Amino acid sequence: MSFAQEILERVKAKDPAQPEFHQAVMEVVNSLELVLERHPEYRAHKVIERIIEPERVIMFRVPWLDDQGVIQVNRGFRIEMNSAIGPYKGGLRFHPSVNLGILKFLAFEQVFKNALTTLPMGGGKGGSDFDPKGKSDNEVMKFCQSFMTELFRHIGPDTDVPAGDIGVGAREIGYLFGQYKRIMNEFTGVLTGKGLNWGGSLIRPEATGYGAVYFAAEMLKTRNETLEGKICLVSGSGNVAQYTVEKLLHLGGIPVTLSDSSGYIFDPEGIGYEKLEFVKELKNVKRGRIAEYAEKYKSATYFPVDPKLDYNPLWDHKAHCAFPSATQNEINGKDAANLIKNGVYVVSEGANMPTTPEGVDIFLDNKILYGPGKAANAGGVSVSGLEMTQNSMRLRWSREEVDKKLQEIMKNIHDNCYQTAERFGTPGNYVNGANIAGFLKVADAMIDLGVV
Ligand code: NDP
Ligand code: 2IT
Repeated sequence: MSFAQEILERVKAKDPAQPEFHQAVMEVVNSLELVLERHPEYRAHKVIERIIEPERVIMFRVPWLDDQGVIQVNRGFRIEMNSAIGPYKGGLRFHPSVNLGILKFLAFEQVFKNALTTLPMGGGKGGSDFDPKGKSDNEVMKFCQSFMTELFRHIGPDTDVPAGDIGVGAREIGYLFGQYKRIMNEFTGVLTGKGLNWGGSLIRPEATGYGAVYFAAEMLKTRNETLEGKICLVSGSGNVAQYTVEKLLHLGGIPVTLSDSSGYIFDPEGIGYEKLEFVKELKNVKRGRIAEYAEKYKSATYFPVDPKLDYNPLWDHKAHCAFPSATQNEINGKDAANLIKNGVYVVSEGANMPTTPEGVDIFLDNKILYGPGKAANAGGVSVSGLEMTQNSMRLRWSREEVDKKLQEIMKNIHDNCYQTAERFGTPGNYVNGANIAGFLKVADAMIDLGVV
């Protein structure tokens, strides 16, 4: 049995009910076989065995009163995965599917992603099975206050700095920050993604989507191409998807799809600026469904989710690029084959682990430009890191300054992944590049810090 298989068997035996965590570990450990042959010190120091074990897992009850005065109970989590290179850093996800295994996969990915950003941030993730959908602002506030009433004792600006993820945007960060500040009597940068009037950074809302597009542009540059005129499939319609569409428009791309958990729209005329403004209002203010896009714009067709299908028809349109920006495992083997069949040769992952292992193999076998999430979507956490810096300095950088830094960071991540893949004998394989480059930084720090 190979070392990678051995590790995976051990993880499965210990936590059998965490398939997403197994998947994330398997992908990283497979890439690391290349490193361990050349660097026996990592095995001697048991770096892999330590890196797959969270430093700390916090799990707690979140009781709150709904608008009818009925008591509701949710489960809250914070996974403090690795702090070898900086304070724990990573988002909070509020979604009914949230469980320990999903948050462990996200926290694990975050460790490598944050290492790639060039900024000093460790990895963490948290959240709850609370579903903000259909809840009033008052209920969301009550929930957030109760959540923070436990979480506050575990976090801090130099300890653990949460941010947003699925179901956690500006509104939720506001309620969480308000409660933290009230309990601690301290105004510090304990959360990122804050509002611009109370410590937030310009470009943080845009950063993940913009970054995923910058990453795609960098990959295309290796073939002397640009995004100009490229037809792009985008999934999701939340924070990441919206700003992916916006940056594609800036760079001359033609986004033609968006989705939510009910279905997707296909607009062959392209989702232009005005249509994007409609989507932002629909999703961020009215909190409506993407189906309404096709009612408003007759050029578009709406396709509701068909549970009988074993593939997602969103990925079955002629295009050049794909930007999965909704959730994990939204591209399976069949979807990946459809993308290739339809001419897609650039995939830049805005979402975390949106492609199944079968899908990843198809992308790699076809030698397309495939940017895995931990590299391609690192723009969000990078600007979170820049928000932390601005908070510590008690000043604020301009839009242009932050955007310039974001572009530099994405280029740096791209070049590091590209060169690392080459150095380890798999040129063009950004999966190996990202996993190995992220690992080396954290692993070397862990060895320096001793057995802790
Ligand atoms: P939002 O909550 O803003 O939007 C999520 C979008 O994805 C919604 O359109 C939602 O539809 C859809 N979606 C969520 N879960 C599912 C599901 N199980 N099935 C189908 N559709 C789903 O989240 P973000 O845009 O912030 O996050 C999107 C992805 O990007 C996630 O994978 C997240 O981890 C990742 N990411 C986010 C970063 C950030 O800075 N926000 C940074 C890096 C990665 P519906 O409304 O119907 O649920
Ligand atoms: O997955 C991610 O990188 C995020 N949700 C953003 C984390 C952050 O701390 O900004």
